[in-house]
Amino acid sequence: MYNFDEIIDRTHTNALNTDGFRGYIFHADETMQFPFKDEEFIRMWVADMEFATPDVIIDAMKERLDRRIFGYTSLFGNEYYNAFASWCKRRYDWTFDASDLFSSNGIIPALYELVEYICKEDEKLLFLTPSYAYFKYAADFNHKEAVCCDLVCEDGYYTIDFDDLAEKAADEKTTLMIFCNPHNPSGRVWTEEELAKIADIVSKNNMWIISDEIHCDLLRKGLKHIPMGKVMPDYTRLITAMAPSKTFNIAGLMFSNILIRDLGLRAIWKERHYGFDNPLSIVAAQAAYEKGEPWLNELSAYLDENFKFVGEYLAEHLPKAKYRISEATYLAWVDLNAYFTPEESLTMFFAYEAGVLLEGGNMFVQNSDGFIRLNLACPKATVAEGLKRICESVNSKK
Ligand code: LCS
Repeated sequence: MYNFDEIIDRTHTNALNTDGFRGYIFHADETMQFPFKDEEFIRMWVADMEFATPDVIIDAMKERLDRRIFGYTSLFGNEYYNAFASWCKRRYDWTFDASDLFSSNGIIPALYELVEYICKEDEKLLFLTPSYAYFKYAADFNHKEAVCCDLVCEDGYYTIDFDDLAEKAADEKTTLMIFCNPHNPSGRVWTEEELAKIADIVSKNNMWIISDEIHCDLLRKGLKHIPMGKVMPDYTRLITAMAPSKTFNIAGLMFSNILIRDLGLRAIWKERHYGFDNPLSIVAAQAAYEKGEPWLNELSAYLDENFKFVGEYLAEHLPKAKYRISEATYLAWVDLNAYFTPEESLTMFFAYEAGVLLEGGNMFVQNSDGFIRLNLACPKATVAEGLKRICESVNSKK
């Protein structure tokens, strides 16, 4: 039994979550003032958790600390591959070769690089919106045009407009799709049929596809993740990104798995990628995959309860909010269009009026006006207080 109810102090740890919200959410500096002290906010924004990383991971890092030397480090030998590959086999019935596996100090840095390596001068990259904004930043950073395909939302359930996607993919300048599987922020776990249709569109156009599967370990009970690698077993232009960072709350350790099949791209990666890793991060990731599953199973049950609670609370206190339990992620996606106009800044409103830090609206590129995203990876008491404040502030809105 793990204690997910524990409130853990994160102050003075250089945490983005506690200390970096002014810059990230409001593009402001420390002079930005709120009617709340920083420590009074309920923080439901950036996607890391308020839960302690499992002991098995911390112990592995302690053991590594005892080795006392922290020189340049990279993935040598097969120990890490064996741990991660058996995780994928066990949980997703998916296998891949050791030669596919590369590491990166985060998925986003890898995305930035891969766009550079894959897309030529005037080529474009495609993704589904609403979207995690860094997909667009990866395009912007590389001076590439981002082509957005809006998801369709009916009763809070998101689906892909395959006609629109096929049309956009048919543009010969659109050479790369960044695909979020499962999807942040809608929380969709794509079905086998949906994945097959994406695969069909991508392969017909001979496009590259990066399947960002960072959220794949965090599914609601009874649901199953299907890696794109299983749907496209022989497609060499598929790159898969997975990581223990979201799953085990070790995003700050900056270690992720990048699976590259194409030999040409592999050669570029080997030549240009700065290929060192933090020695503590490697042992942490390995311990997570080898020993972290019991913790993850309990975490998942706890998250399921938080999602259920939010649904019940909203139904009672904010009946015009549209909400459906996310199939994956620990992020709730709530439609508040009944209460706000598209011009209103939801992040500002909730920070000033409710003392809640959350993400929403145009933070997700497009097709997200009037929505808020709530991070539910926090103790029940925190979720309850956050929801209470959110509902009270909306209900007393003029
Ligand atoms: N890919 C997706 C789809 C994500 O949601 C995130 C983090 C990352 C990649 C980050 O990968 P990293 O570079 O850390 O390995 N998502 C966040 C979010 O939605 N809010 O804060 C972080």
